[in-house]
Amino acid sequence: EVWKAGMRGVDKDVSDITKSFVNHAQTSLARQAYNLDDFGAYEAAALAARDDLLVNWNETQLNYTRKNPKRAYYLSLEFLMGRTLDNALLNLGLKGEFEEGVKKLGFNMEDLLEKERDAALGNGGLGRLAACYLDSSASQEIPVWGYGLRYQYGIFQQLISPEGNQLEAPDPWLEHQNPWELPRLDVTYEVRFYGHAERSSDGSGRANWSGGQEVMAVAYDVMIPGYNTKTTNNLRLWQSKPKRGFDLNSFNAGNYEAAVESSNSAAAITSVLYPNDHTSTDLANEATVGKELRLKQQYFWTAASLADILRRFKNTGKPITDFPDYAAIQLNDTHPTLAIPELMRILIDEEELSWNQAWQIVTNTFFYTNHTVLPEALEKWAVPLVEHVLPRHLQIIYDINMYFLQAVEKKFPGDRDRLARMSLIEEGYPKQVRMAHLACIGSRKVNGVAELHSELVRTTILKDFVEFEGVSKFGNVTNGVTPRRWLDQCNHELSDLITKTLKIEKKVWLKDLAKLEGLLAFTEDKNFREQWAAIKQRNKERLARHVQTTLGLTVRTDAMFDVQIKRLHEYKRQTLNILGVIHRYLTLKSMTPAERSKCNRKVVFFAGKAAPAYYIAKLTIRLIVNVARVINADADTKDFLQLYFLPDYSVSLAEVLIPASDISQHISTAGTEASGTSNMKFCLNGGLLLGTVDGANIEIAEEVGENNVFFFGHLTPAVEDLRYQHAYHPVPIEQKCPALAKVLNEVSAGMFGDGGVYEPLLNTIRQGDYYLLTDDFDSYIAALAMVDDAYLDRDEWIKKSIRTTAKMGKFSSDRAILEYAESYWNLEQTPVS
Ligand code: DL6
Repeated sequence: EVWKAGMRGVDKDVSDITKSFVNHAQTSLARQAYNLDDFGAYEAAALAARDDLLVNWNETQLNYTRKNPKRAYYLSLEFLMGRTLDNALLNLGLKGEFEEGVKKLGFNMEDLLEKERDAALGNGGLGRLAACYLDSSASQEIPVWGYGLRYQYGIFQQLISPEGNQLEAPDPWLEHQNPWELPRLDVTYEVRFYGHAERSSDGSGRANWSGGQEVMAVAYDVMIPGYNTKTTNNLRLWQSKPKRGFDLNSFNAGNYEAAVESSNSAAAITSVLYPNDHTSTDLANEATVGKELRLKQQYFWTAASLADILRRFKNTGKPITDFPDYAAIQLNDTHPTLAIPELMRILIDEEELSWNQAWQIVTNTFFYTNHTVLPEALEKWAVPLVEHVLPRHLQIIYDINMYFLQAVEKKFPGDRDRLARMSLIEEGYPKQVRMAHLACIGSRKVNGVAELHSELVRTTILKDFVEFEGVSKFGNVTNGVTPRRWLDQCNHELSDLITKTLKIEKKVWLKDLAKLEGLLAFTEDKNFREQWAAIKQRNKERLARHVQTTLGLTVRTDAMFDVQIKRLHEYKRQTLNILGVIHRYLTLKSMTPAERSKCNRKVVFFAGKAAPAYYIAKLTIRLIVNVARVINADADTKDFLQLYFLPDYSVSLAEVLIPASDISQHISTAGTEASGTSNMKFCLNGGLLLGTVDGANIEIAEEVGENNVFFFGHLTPAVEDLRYQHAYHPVPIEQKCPALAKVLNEVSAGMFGDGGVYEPLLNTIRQGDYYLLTDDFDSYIAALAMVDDAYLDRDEWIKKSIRTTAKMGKFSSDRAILEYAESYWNLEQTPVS
């Protein structure tokens, strides 16, 4: 009874919330309650919400312990969570109560929400997908835990110099206390690096790995609430710390530097997120120390996560051979692939299983998702580096390879080329471990992230493996996005209009997105269309206010908003977009005022970060910034064309940009973008799509109908031939694409400042043109013209916008996570009873 009396539930009424808020301000924050600024008030509100999350989190974990269902563990080196408070309140169902509560205390909720710093532990799509999947797992009551790293510094802050250069500054996101995490200082594991691995002479295949450096992994738990359910899952992030504080012997001998050296090297492991997207090329430029640190990050995280998963499993008292019946481990790209040899090591060296027993368990436990087929992005680790850092794992990788190649040889006798292609080890100086091959053969199933991409995985990078293991192992799960953050939170007015129109209580459509189809019945309703259009207009005004307050620039809102936001990369072709903008500018300049007055007004937005060492990507940013400087100041054209590069792209900035877009661009060279997920977010918010026939664009078009999207460009099967022609039968640009040649010449001639600066960028198009800009430019310009024409018929445009949102049901991350749960992990929904 005493226990019961002390228990708290989830705060339901406004007075509970204000009490909790004031209590946290006074005690947890030690602030004078009458003298709080907005940041203090944000912290107090966050702590009050956190108490409620904790109640549900505890119940969820207890429920799992009692029922002991099979669980999935999502291993991702990146979780791009963004802000938490708004999402927590939405999912708890306490948004209205908190709004009212803070208002009574003299604050405005919107101002408090703005005070939260993004948790930006990711580079882009892969990390944001992981965050959406956690939200959906909790919302769909599926027992999934995330495992990642608690970086001290997230993705760098992007600054733009007056010349237009990207500058990078650290992102010290933990400089204030983080209310959303629970330090679990009692949950720690030791992780070893370097040392010696001695094989036993008893023929058992075991080895003894000793010596080297031992580092502690400490757990920090982040609560992941589901929408409209008690289920609150966990994201466990590891931080490294030295096993011993410092070396007392060196300290006593007066060598203070040596005394703290090893402790610094331990702490360095989780200090910073690597800012490279599509990593290998960037890593190839990385100094050896940088590569070693990244390898240590990967092992540190997988070793700690596996130890934790195994400890939880062992608490159930089941025999180790049952492990795959209770745990599915999802490898988010190849970054966690070391978990495969690590589990083999534990099972063989510590659990003393035979090789075959261990391999059986491993290959029934892991699942691998591929997120790119770009050859330069496929992870490889130099054999000497692996041998140095993880000597026992290299032995195991060689053993896996030996047994594997024996089996291949048996199936395809004498096919030496095939053996060389499939080997886990790529010959060369140095030899390299091919992580995608290891992930593939060590997993029960492999999937790509959109239909086309999965087909490319099957027919290109893993073709030999399909022939060897059979096609049924290789599937597809098209990505999805959470409609809670990417519609309800970022576009609350639209969400309310949908709820009102569909007459659905409690917004259950947010968990059953196919219900959006009901909107189709309202496309012919003029009043509904006007409300729809008015919301888009207000979202544009919100974005314009944001630009005004952050950059001091005035954006006109009586124009079409055209947005491209993503990492800067040649394959994503921001260059095509900016060259298209210049083409439009030149065309407008050549018109008479009367001709211009008939043109569509347009504002183009770019945002995105470039990997710090990616020179061409940075040059593209510089070009965009300088084109903007010229265009926005040109009195002839500025009423018809404006251009903005918004610095420091983040989840929070995306939440303002996406709802304001009329059209967004997803224009990768066909076959290069695995899926894309921002395409889904734009369409969900009623923005139309201009894109190539690539990634998930294709499935979006299948859903919304090709007459509601704007496609252009060559198709995937043509790409190889075109590249061959570029290499062996090049045609001068002037001949092949005069419109593009004219644009390039203006840039070279200095229309946007020193033309010479841009030569390396322009030369990527003039020479080789690997991403096929010269092939796609004309059809791109034609597609832009079609967009303009369509936009001039505003009423029809709004209908297209409504139809687009209505058909986005497929792209909920709830659908995707349920596919993983059912067809891959074999998990059941496990609601808190
Ligand atoms: O699957 C999530 C996301 C896709 O939507 C993007 O199309 C794809 O480029 C991205 N892939 C990566 C690969 N990085 N590595 N390694 O980020 O995945």
